[in-house]
Amino acid sequence: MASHHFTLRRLVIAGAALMLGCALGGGIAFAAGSGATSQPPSIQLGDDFFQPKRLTVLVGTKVTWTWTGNDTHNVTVVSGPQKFRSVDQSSGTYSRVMSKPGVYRIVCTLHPGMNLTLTVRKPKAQSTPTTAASPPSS
Ligand SMILES: [Cu+2]
Repeated sequence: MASHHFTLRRLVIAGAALMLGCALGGGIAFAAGSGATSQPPSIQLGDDFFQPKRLTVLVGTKVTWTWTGNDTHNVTVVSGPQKFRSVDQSSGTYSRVMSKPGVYRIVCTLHPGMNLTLTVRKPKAQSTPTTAASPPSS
């Protein structure tokens, strides 16, 4: 009798873990493919372009830039609530916690036209940090 209960419990736990895994996997896939504001805060520096060129994140988000091209690039804020810049580098990453809301115009000073608009916004009062699609704005 005891073993019956034990088996049932294990099944419930296994089922819950499976559901959690599906939910996480689906969430990540959705966020990566959507143009919504819940994108993962990651930006690539290719050869003479930022990818994506526009990104919106919530205040307090840590954004990571990753050098994926072969040339030397940098991340430099030319206008925005806070100025910062990375060193010139051709590989590796640069991370920054975005603590002030606003619009950051970011360039690579080595390549004119290589630019990025990073918007940092405050969370909405009632919103929850899910990957659900936002309602259409009219
Ligand atoms: Cu560059």
